[in-house]
Amino acid sequence: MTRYRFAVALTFAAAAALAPGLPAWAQATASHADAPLQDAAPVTIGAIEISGAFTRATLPNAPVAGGFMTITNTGTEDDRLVGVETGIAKEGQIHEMAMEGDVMKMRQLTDGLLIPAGESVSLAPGGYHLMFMGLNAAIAEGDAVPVTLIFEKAGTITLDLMAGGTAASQAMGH
Ligand SMILES: [Cu+2]
Repeated sequence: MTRYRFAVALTFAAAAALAPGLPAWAQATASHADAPLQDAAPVTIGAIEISGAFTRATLPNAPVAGGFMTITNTGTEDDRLVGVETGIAKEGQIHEMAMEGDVMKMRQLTDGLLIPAGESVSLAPGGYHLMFMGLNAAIAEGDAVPVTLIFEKAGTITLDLMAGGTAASQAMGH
């Protein structure tokens, strides 16, 4: 039984790192891990502005990590985030969290994520997020993780996601 319980504990820890919408009992060390880190400067491509981009430190051998940010479309035409590429993982995906019955589940947005004209879309723990599948290495707090985002109209932009603690809920400024 000991081995089984250990595996369960690890699973919860990994889930908490990815889905802060989980209840408090699943996010044991939340407030601790929220150490301030440098806020990534906003970046712009065409009408798209990206701010507050961050990721989270992972446990050793974690299979996946998440990416979070606010994407603003300052233009008059809708755009769409259609792809994400990163060297830290085998594959980048765009995900949403949604209730299935009474269970919160992740789902890949295979058609991308609409960024409506004149609006901001928040990629945040518990909601839309980038998902890095098949990590090549663990992410440490303070790392800058380069990620390339592909927008249907605005084009392609590479930016750094600043790594917060394993339970970071936002990019911390100043
Ligand atoms: Cu996901």
